[in-house]
Amino acid sequence: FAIGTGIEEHQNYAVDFIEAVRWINENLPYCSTSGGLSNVSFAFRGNDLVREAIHTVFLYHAVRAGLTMAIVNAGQLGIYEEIPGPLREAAEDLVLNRRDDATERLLQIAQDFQDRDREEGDENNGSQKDAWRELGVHERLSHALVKGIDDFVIDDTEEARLLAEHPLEVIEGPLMDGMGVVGDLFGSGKMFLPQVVKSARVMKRAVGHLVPFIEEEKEQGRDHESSSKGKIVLATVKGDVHDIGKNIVGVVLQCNNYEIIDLGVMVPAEKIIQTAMDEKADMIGLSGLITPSLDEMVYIAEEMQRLGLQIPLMIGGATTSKAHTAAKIAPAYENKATVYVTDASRAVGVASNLLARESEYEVYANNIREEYALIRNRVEARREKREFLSIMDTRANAFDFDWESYEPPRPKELGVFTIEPGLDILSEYIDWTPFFMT
Ligand code: B12
Repeated sequence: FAIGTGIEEHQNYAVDFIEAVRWINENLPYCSTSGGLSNVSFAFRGNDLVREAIHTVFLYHAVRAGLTMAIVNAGQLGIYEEIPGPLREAAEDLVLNRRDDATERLLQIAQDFQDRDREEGDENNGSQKDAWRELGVHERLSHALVKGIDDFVIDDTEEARLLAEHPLEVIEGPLMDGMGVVGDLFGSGKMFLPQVVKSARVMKRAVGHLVPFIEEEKEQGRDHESSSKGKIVLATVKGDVHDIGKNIVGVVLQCNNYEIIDLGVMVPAEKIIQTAMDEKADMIGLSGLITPSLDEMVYIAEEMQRLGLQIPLMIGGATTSKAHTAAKIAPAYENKATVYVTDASRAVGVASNLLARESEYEVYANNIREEYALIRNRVEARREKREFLSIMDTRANAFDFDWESYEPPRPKELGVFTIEPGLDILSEYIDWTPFFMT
């Protein structure tokens, strides 16, 4: 399993592996052991220097503990003694879980090595180091998120807040954009997990700075009604640790007088549903950012249906979508409306529609149902076109052509020609789906 993921429970995985090998070796003398090396450094995808150092150190200790065989990419393995001292020590701190800050130190030392190599040909490097401070405030926030630098984030967030009309705009504008860049870099293997953990920390600091202003703004605008507009159970679904977005949604809803029961992250379906039933909640809000969460949400919807819940369901988080909600989640739970919400500010409007008086709710819910039925039809129509054959049928269907006896027909005319067909002819060849979707 991967170490250095930023998640505390993962920190001891390499030690556990090495100790398990040692135990097997001592207690089960006829048993051999094997392990795949690349898994352990998976969090550092894209940083070959660090991965190589981790593999080398890990293998060194595992072999000494009695490991029989390792599955190794030879191109990603160095020689223990040849790893430069500070890098080896930092890799060992991480693999052997000797320090809490081992991930950060290893990254820093690896960065220093890489920088030193680069600096040999670049004399101006030092003066460019802080050049990003000269950028506009939105670019600075994005830079701070991507690089995981939190030194100036409060000042920059404050500057952005003063420029914005509402504090939430800073979250849903520059901060979300910055996290989008982080996500893209991470998705394409150019950033790796411990760096994303740092980005997440910077994001949390920025959001933490803004929350009191969001609360204050709502406090001023509020008509000080004491009764809550409704009780909402919020949770990030089982298997998913992302909570930044869910927390923002919770704050924004709370500021709008909804009572929030936040169950945290990795919450099993049973706990979400049971809490909603025990607390007589008016609605459930689910957050999910990784693909498996989509199936988990469908499961929760099925369970809500099976157990006869009669409260609306809100779905949110990057990776969830209107199409998936319409095609998979909403059909699983028909008792009340299931609605996909793109961001925290829209959550308030949706919640108020979902918890409105019965007649208003019905109008809103019917509109959603009709819209989702259309989306479902489109998704299904697309799926019908994509029916796959079994591998046996595909092979049996292989292209078989007698090239020997084939004589290609001669074109009517040879050369390069310009043809100018009318729109009536062209329109048949245009895929209109995106036009209808917008
Ligand atoms: C930060 C981050 C992390 C942090 C999370 C820290 C934390 N405490 O949350 C850490 C480093 C821990 C992490 C871990 C992982 N991550 Co990550 N992560 C991200 C990243 C870069 C940003 C997420 C974020 O916070 N965005 C900012 C918030 C404000 O946006 P948001 O969550 O979408 O919320 C807004 C709306 O969606 C909405 N909303 C959200 N929830 C809800 C709920 C309701 C009810 C409503 C109404 C609205 C709503 O309102 C919010 C505000 O407007 C995303 C990339 C991205 N662009 O999303 C990847 C990303 C989500 N992660 C990804 C992956 C793969 C992982 C890992 C599996 C990596 C790994 N190999 O281990 C692990 C997951 C572990 C797990 N079991 O969950 C992938 C998911 C791909 C996929 N489709 O499965 C992404 C998309 C990156 C990528 N491009 O590859 N990650």
